[in-house]
Amino acid sequence: MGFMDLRQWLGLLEKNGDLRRIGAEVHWDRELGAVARRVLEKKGPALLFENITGYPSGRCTRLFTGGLGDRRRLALALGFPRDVGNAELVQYVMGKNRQTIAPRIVKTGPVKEVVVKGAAIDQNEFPVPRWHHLEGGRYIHTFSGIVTRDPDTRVMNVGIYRGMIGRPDTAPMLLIKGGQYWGHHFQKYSDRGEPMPVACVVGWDPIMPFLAGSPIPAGVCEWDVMGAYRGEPAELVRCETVDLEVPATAEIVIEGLIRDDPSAWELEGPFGEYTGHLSDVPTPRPTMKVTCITHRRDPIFRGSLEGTLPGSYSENSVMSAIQRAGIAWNILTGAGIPGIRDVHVHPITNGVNIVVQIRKAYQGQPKQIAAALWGNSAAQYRYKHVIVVDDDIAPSSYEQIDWAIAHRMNAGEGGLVVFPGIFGSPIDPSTPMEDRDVSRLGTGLWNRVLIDATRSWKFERRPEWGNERFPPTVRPAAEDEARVRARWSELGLEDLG
Ligand SMILES: Cc1cc2nc3c(=O)[nH]c(=O)nc-3n(C[C@H](O)[C@H](O)[C@H](O)COP(=O)(O)O)c2cc1C
Ligand SMILES: [Mn+2]
Repeated sequence: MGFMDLRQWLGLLEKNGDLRRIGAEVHWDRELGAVARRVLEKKGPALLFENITGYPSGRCTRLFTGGLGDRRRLALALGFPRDVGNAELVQYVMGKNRQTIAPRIVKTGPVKEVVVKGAAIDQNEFPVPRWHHLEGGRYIHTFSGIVTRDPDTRVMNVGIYRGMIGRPDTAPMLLIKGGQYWGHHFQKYSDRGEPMPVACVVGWDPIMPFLAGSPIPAGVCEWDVMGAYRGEPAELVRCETVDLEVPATAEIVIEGLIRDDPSAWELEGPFGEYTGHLSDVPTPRPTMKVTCITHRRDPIFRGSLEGTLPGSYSENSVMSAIQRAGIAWNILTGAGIPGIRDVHVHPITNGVNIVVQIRKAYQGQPKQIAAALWGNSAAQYRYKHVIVVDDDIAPSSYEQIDWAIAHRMNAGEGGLVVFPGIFGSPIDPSTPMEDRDVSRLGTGLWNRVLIDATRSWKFERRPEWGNERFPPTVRPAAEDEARVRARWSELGLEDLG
């Protein structure tokens, strides 16, 4: 199931009572973000701000946020009933992530209704929020699909990467050379001594952030995977000033170039990050020079309040709970590891913590699982803590996981493994700043941890324990439970249910 564009998605949300229009005046500076935070805390609807201070008229007057800020709305976007189970969504995503339908290039589309070039370019004409009071600027790219092209293979990549308004026509961005896939592209353009063409797509089918915000394997174009989800090709148009293609029905597209020239870099950050903490300190970053903006008439700006806090899950965390579990499961299956029963990510961790439930086939299997995840580039910002449990432990239950850790993990027997100094997130607040210095280290350093909370196979099987390696639990025998159930009312306990 796919949506033509953002407006069709808004229409469906509104029909379902999942969209609230805010007609009262709200300021883009701090206030809009604070409203969005409170609505997330209340597990409230998506929001369309229609009266933003300083933007009563002009190029763009409206801002949409929160569309995927609730799992029921994510289910809706993927064509499922609102109350679909976690496992069902994860399984669907695992399948679709491996399929492709190539896009179709069309001559033109609504995104070309207005074309802005040269001195007329001013990103401040869009009602871009300063989402959080401590942020270093107005974050124009929080939910945009950032498009780049591999100069060798010509395959495009679409990712979400944060970017701030610098000057009216510049945007410093969190671009790390050799890091995420656009970072790979940037390395190649840098080696050629050429600037990297970039197109930032603001507002389209909700499938765009769902796929751009998660790692699809190298060399696979996200437009193709989005086609598979939509069940039909994405219709793309050529950009005006860069060699890239973008959706014909997008709201806004910002085109430009990024040079590997530190003298042109501008300060970026800090940003309220997905960790729920401020990212870092203002840092000179690769900076996009805008060459053209195209947009629909009366475009709707799209942004997202980033940052997960207990009780308030960002759009990223809602998406990550499904995508990061599905991607991990595909990695484990691809690595040929047997017996994976479930993979679970709680939104609060965004997939920094992940729980894998197995029907254990051999003692070294949990370590193999951790190694497979940590060896995959999808682990750049995720899978710091891997917890493996047996198949009698529900991976969605904190209580059951805690019980397994309490009584099945033995840290001195290899149940707790720290893999120090491996690649990881440069924006993890628990990592010392010197280990987050991307200019020196390329990317952040992480100390990853495996918690193996499965029952050890080193123990001998014992006849006293029903020929198992681990003692039985204290649950009564099935026949005792049946007898008690039969006598329940005779015992005067019926009212307990
Ligand atoms: C709201 C949001 C903001 C994000 N911001 C960044 C960012 O600033 N830098 C970054 O490297 N990844 C960021 N990510 C994560 C990437 O989008 C994600 O890792 C994705 O896999 C990148 O695409 P790629 O795998 O094609 O490189 C963000 C994700 C979301 C959903
Ligand atoms: Mn990618």
